[in-house]
Amino acid sequence: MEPRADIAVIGLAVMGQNLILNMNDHGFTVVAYNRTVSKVDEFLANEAKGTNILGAHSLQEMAGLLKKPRRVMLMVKAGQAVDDFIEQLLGVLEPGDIIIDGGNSLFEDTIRRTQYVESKGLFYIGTGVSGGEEGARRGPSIMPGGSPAAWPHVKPIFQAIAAKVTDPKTGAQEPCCDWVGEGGAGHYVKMTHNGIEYGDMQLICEAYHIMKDGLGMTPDEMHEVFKEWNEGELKSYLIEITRDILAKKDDDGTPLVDKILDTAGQKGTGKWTVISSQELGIPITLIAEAVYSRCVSALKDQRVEAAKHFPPGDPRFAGDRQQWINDIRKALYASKIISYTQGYMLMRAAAQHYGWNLNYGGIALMWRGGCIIRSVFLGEIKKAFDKNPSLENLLLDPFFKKAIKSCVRSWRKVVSTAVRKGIPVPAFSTALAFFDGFRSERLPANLLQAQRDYFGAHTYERVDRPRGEFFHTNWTGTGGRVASGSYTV
Ligand code: 2AM
Repeated sequence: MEPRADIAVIGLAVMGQNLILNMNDHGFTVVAYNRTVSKVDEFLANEAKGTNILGAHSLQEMAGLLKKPRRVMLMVKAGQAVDDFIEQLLGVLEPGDIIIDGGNSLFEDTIRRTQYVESKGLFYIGTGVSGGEEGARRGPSIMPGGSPAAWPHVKPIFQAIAAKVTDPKTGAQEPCCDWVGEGGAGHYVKMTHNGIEYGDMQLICEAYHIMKDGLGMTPDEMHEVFKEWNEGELKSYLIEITRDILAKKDDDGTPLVDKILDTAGQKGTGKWTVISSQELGIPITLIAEAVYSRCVSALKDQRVEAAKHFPPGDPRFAGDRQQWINDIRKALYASKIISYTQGYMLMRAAAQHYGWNLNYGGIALMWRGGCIIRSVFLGEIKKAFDKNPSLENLLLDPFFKKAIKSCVRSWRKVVSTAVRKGIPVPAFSTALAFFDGFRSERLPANLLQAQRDYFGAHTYERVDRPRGEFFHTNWTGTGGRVASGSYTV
């Protein structure tokens, strides 16, 4: 067997097959392998017919076909399957070879696997691949992290197959793929992408809900609104598909969207984002509300019962419809700025905690095309980080600062009216609450610290003394004078 293949891909579900076909289109020779080996032959006889794609019927055969250092990419179910394959691959590969996991793995698993594979003298890459089946075939967003030494060997393949966006300044085609960072950084950024995706979808759903119930609009009318929105600052894949979904008719000619049961599913990456935010102490309130909103939607039977006990009032918004549509667009835009601000705060905290040197502008570029949250908005984030690579907080960038200021009146109007009319807007309103909290020089946490010191002697700092000096008060005159030793932030 002559080693002539550039890369192997293990896992012939649709994502794996499409990535292989994409690599083949770009002139790379790929070996395909799958646990159920019959799928290799099926693939070669059908989708891969007439291409340069090779098949292997064992991992040994696969390894023999690969040029060195060998590059083997796993596109298998996240979890045990990845660990099992790593174990088997360690038996057929050699030091210097590279194992890549392109599945939706939890970043903590990727941290562990990177260390493990490196301890055997091989290299490891855990990479986010976003864009669904179509993205995998035509150009996904790819977010690789892991062993830095492996990146130069993988870069030409990944950047060739990734989505491309045009740099507005130079006109050059930039790949939506760059090195993210060490260990689990790639999968962390992909997880955050998915969390932000949850947020974006929820925001669009809240805008739809207000237009539907508050303004009494039909799907066709809302289709027109989303069409218009997709020509402005909200232009994005998710607005575009929403536009098309609203125009879609069922077989009987009525809007299909009205026939779809209102209970949302989830696979877990939004939840992981929220769990990580809790561990790092970062308020990604909007993504959290988006995850919980799916949970509320799933309680369909209970909601149907509760609706009988608490029937809705008249949800109609008074006033000019076109004006409201403008206000809703601004509420959506401002909330979206908050969501991305929170997402970037989370990545910044994770980078510090896990020791990753994240390139924030590069991440915006990777998300700019190919993936589900792709949008012109991410181009603005990229610009903000290009202008100021050490930008601490997106809200403080002049462009976003001005944008929020121009939206804030409409945002308050939409949230307060929705609240009065009983239309739930958890993401719009939590975004506004975060904004108001974040821009408050003084919050009521002074009282909270007093309460903690009262019942638990947790101590407090004073406004008239330097930070880091802790005080305890004997609030009742009967407690001890000793502060709690277990004080933690
Ligand atoms: P299969 O075709 O043999 O089921 C998506 O499910 C991909 O992950 C498929 O290629 C599938 O292989 C593979 N896969 C799922 N669970 C696996 C496991 N425990 N071990 C190996 N491959 C697995």
